[in-house]
Amino acid sequence: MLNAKDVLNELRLKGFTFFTGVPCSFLKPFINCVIESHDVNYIIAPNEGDAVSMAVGAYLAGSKCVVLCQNSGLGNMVNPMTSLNYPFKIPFLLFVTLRGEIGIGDEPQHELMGQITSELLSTLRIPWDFLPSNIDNIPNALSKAQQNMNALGVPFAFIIKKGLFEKYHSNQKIDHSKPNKIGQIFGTFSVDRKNMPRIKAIELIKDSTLVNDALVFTTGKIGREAFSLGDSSNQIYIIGSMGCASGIGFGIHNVIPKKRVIVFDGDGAAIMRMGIFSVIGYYRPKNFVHVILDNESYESTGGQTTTSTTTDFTTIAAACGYNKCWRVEEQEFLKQVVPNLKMSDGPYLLHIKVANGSVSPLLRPNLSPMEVKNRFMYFLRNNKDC
Ligand SMILES: Cc1ncc(C[n+]2csc(CCOP(=O)(O)OP(=O)(O)O)c2C)c(N)n1
Repeated sequence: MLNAKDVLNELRLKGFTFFTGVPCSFLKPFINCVIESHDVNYIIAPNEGDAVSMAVGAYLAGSKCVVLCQNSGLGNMVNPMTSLNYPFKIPFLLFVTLRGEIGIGDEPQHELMGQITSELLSTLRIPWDFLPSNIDNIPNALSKAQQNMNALGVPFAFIIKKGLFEKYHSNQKIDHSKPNKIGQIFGTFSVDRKNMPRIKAIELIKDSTLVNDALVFTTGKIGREAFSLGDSSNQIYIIGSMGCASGIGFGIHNVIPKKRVIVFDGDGAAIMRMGIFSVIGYYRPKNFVHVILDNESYESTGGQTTTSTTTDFTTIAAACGYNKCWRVEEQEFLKQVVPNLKMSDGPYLLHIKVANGSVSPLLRPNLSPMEVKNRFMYFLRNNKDC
């Protein structure tokens, strides 16, 4: 059996300091120990996919990350692991439990996943092993995992069987002292509005940024429009992993909180992973700007309608705890709003109604995802304190 503190200590010695995930009872002693160890960072994830996106952001900002989850949550990770970690070559350590292991007797909802956990990891081309049950074997196992991650640039998974960890005495209490503060909302949308071109909105915000700001663009045409306006090392164009840009941006901010991070999201993408609003509102990152460019459609895939016409992102974000939220439809109002985003009293949300359609010709980043990532990581490493 393993002692949670001993395992965490071995991880610390190997430099793993950023933890996130969704709990599983098989991991209870270890997760509780991580949460209560204040020299490492544990971020509560709304789902396992967002845990991956936050770990990716933290990795970009220079942290070594561990994602903790139940095997039932593996499905929630498949999209970012295939379309984000794989093309950008971003590793993390995954601790995944084995509910439903053949022969142990478990609840019916775990039966199938218990049979296919290792197969699923192999299908995802994620090297894996069982976490050793003897602490003496943990350092070597971690070294092997690290070598794999270095060589392949993909996650490495440790499968965790029932009863692997000894009981851990937890003192955790839910903290009700944190105020449930509802943010301020500014601006309104008119019924007969004429939405501004999306590229104009991106341009106005980009023009107001400083060279040290980190800009994260969601998948699809938003990133391509940003690239068309001008490329630079403080910009990362996310591909695939729809909805993950906000989690990635939050992960970056979490590791280097002085840095202003601006996420450019689409309405479809924001709706896909709305759980992250609750996380951002809970942790209240002060230099975090979440821009939603709302064309009321999935424009990148042909302009099909989203459900955003009846979704008020500012009310949702404010209710989750974003500090200041704006509804913007006029370019003049956008110009007035952008200076407010530098006041370090975020998180901020900018819900901008933009016209459907994109600029023509629309360029594509002429760098590979790995080149964009390496350049962006270099930028973050050399601009940590501003
Ligand atoms: C998980 C996932 N589902 C579907 C897609 C296909 N897809 C790529 S971009 C896109 C539309 C994104 O819509 P939105 O965020 O509103 O941005 P817009 O295209 O309107 O700029 C879709 C559906 C994807 N990349 N990933």
